[in-house]
Amino acid sequence: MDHAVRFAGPGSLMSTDIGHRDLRRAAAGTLTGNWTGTATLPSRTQYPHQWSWDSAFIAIGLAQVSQERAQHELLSLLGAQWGDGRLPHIVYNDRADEAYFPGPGFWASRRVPGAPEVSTSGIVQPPVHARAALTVFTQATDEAGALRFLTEAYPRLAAQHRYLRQDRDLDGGGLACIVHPWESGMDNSPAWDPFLAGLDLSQPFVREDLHHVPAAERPSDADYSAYVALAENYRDLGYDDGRLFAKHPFTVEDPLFNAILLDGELCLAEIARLLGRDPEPHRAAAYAIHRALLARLWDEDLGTFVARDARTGECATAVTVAGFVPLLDPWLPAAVRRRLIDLLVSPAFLGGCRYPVPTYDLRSRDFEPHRYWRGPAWVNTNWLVWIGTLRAGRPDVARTVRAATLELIQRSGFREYFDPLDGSGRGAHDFSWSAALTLNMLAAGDGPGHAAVPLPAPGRPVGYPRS
Ligand code: 2M8
Repeated sequence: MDHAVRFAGPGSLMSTDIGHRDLRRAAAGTLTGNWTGTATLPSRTQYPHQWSWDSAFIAIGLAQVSQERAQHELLSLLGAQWGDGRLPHIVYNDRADEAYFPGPGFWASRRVPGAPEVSTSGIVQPPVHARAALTVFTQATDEAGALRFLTEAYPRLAAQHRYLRQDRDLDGGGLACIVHPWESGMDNSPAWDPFLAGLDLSQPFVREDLHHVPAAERPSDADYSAYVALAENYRDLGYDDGRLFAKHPFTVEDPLFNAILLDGELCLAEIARLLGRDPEPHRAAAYAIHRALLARLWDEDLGTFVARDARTGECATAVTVAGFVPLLDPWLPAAVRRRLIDLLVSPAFLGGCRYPVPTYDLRSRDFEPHRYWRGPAWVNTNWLVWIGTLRAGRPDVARTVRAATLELIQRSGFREYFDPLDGSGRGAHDFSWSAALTLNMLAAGDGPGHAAVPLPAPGRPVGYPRS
């Protein structure tokens, strides 16, 4: 490993035990403040319901605070799973009906056969949940209780993954498609721009998201119109994935989503092993995703992974933080890993700003340091890059990403996102996953191999030639 890693920042880092203790206490307090009794809201003001991948990140942090709440967080979300295995991206809290658009009436989930009693959205989010369940387990002191938790969670997680690998592999190419930008978790990413261009966007609606956050930090009205139009279309198709390819204009293979699915299969393999079940089908599934990711989403010219329209084969050219998440793939060829790390430490990302990791290439003409997913640094994407660099055997880069993340939090608090140039906080305050993943990073420390960051052995998948 002979990369000269040069960074513009961070400089002096908060590293004293006292600093960490205070940060831990503040993070735990933020999660408690957002706890409803059954789950944790991402933010009491901006996001007053339960969100899917938020809950996974939150459970990972709660594992440092309360095993009981960590398990409850995941099980309450898994309790809202649909009959086909999909895990909805929002589980609505009846008491906050009007405070968020689109609300439960928009999705009308309860009219759909197989949907749960509780109101939910009809779309999904990146499947970080198997990793979350495994992390909750590895942090437990009551092993028997944690095994009971895994026994309850495993069939639901397996069904969630089966839904994504089968029903969402719309063209049989081996990758799950997202059918809405909200499914990516990076809703407003520039990667979606080419795929949203030209949609018919005529629906009237009232935005609720601008009450607590300035418009300049949120998606534009045009982007919101596209979100509403796509969600309505999917709903009107009865959330029937079999009809999507012919009748839905957004069917996209995303590197972040699929790399998390791959990592989740390896976590499921480990969970299966712990429960005395067969891990092999999960390893084989992970390996199949590995092959498809390389074959379909690796862009040799750009030196990163990019999103692809499954219908047309058109690839996005936007270089975003999502491209680094496949560092989670333990089978990545060394040359690909090297190119990704080179790009990550270059002036486009770590090397070009004081408060990394920006979500979008700093050198892009349309880079926006304040606008939601079009430039700011986020704690969850930093955390994914951190684990990816650990997985890739680059603890030096991982150390920088972790230090930069903790510095951002110490400087600006548990904000939703941060300007990577000046470190100022943006979006919601007291944001749950910022607090939760801080707790995880503090617990794991600098060295790789900590139980708070399980990196399940890939094993050797049966029946596949080496790629
Ligand atoms: C943001 O997304 C919601 C829609 O799902 C919104 O903007 O209203 C995204 O950052 C998403 O990744 C996150 O899960 C959600 C709640 O924190 O907020």
